[in-house]
Amino acid sequence: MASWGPRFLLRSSGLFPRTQGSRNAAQRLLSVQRRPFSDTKILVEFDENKGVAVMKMKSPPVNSLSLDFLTEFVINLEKLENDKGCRGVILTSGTPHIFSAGLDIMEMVGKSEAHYTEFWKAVQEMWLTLYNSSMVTLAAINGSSPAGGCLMAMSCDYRIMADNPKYGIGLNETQLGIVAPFWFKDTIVNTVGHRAAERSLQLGLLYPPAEALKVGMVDELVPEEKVQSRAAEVMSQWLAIPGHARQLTKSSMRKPTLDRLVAHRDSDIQNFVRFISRDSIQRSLQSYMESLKQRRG
Ligand code: CO8
Repeated sequence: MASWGPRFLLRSSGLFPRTQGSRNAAQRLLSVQRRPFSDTKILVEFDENKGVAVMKMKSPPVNSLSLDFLTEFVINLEKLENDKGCRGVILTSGTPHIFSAGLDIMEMVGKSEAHYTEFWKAVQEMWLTLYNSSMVTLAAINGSSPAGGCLMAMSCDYRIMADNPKYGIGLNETQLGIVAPFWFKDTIVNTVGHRAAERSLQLGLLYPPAEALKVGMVDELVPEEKVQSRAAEVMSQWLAIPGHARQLTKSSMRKPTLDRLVAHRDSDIQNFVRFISRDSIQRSLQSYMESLKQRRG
């Protein structure tokens, strides 16, 4: 079993078409994000015999997707992608009861336009890298997974969720007074279909596991203590399929969705910065953060 931190050499795998120019995702991110990591937010355990890595998000209290987190995530995923011995990744959480609370709201409140730009590029990069991965990607959802957390899970090939009615999963953006970008929408449509996605998005629904299964947002539920072992089992089933055929199939299914963001990256960033900078949106996000605190009492 090998494990590593976030620093290593990067090179493009060439397995999947890269999404932009000759520089890979991590290099592009590092060119805008050079701050040192204060600590490791994602633990990677790579079982070389099985060719499977477990990426365990460990950024308490809620694994929120901050700029540092996203940068580390992309770098780690790129490293696995570039390692020909790694054929599958299980994405899970090492933070009790939370898969991921989604985007770090504090990155979107009271910051400069330059910061919002840098942050949104990192969010895009996370999704492009994960959705475009040639590896088998499996989400072992062992906690709540709202908004960006749900996006991450939906970007994997298969989702196993802990059958705990306290957990919720969904794109709840409208409940924060914000609007899920088109590629969040594309991802949920690709997962649950148009009608369920529309209802889900308009109402900002967070589904308990049983409803998430019914609507197709997750593929199976298992008792909480079985999430990791079941993920390992499912991974070996997927890895039994001839890799090249599976990768080409995945690529052909996902390419149009990926291409849409790649073609509109800059305007998507501009839209985000314009939208998030509005006073009304800033107030909505601030009062949402307040409501989280009050709910706790
Ligand atoms: N970002 C930043 N901080 C957060 C977030 C977050 N997403 N979620 C929780 N926190 C903070 C809380 O404020 C709290 O901080 P503090 O201790 O300083 O008061 C701490 O984390 C712990 O939170 P809780 O006490 O609420 O923890 P619980 O275990 O009770 O609940 C939950 C965990 C269920 C995850 C709960 O915190 C929650 O519901 N969080 C909000 C999740 C959410 O709504 N996320 C949406 C983020 S937006 C997004 O991902 C997509 C945006 C797309 C942008 C489109 C714009 C155009």
